[in-house]
Amino acid sequence: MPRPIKNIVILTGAGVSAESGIDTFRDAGGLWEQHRVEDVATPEAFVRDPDLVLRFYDMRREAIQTKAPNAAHDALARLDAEWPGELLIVTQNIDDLHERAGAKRLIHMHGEHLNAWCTACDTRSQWTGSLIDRPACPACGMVGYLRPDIVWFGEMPYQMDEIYHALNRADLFVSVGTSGAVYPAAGFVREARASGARTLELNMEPSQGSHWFDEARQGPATRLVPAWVD
Ligand code: BV8
Repeated sequence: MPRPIKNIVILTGAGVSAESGIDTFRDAGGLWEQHRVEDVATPEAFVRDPDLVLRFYDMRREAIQTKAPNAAHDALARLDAEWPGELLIVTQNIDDLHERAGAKRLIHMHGEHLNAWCTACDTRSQWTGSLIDRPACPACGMVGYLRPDIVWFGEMPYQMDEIYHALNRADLFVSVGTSGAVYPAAGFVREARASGARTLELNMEPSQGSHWFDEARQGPATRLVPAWVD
């Protein structure tokens, strides 16, 4: 007899924002200006060719700001507002569509497109403009030290302790719109299973980790997520 569902963890990936018009990594073929995203989203790329990396994030920041949340973001925000137990949305996405839909109990494990990180004074600040022009840090005034506050490949994702704490207490783990290609996020389903949680995958197609889920449903997030929430 499965235990009652009190605590929920929801992992989202690029697929939850796809129907808002934000390219997933797969749709873009993982390419940008003939570069593999994995080769652009790294600290080494930033050292090797900072302009290429800053252009990539300026383009993404500009694109995201023209997009709006979709029915999947709205349904998850509704669940967040109404669920009496513990609930945590962990997003791999750097867009702010979950917040703009109203979600509150949310962690951006890979950072946020509207934040910049000053490597001179180590502070983070909201930044909606371009970084390619090497603006001065709003906190320390140093010029040329701002980078996107994004977790690149090889860097430690944010708030991992909070995430594993929630996974260890979860009665239900739901993964929405992710290919299960990137760790440590791709391993969360196994953490949840080890804690006895039931696991559900909602994705356009089976992910690389579908076999770890008790149930996997295929289809667009704007159909599957409201149907599951409501
Ligand atoms: C770390 C920010 C350690 C950048 C990103 C273990 C095994 C193997 C490799 C590793 C491992 N541990 C670590 C690694 C290395 C690496 C990794 O996993 N590499 C992969 C490529 C093998 N991981 C890391 O480097 C991580 N860091 O482990 O640090 C450490 C320890 C100590 C000290 C220091 C460090 C950091 C990874 C974070 C990288 N940054 N994002 C940016 O966004 O620009 S990852 C980036 O790619 C995204 O954030 C996202 O996470 C990932 C893409 O994944 P998805 O979101 O799933 O997107 P994708 O396009 O792949 O899939 C979309 C899915 O949606 C598809 O399945 C599609 O079918 C579906 N879909 C499409 N449309 C819809 C839909 N579904 C529903 N409805 C639709 N309409």
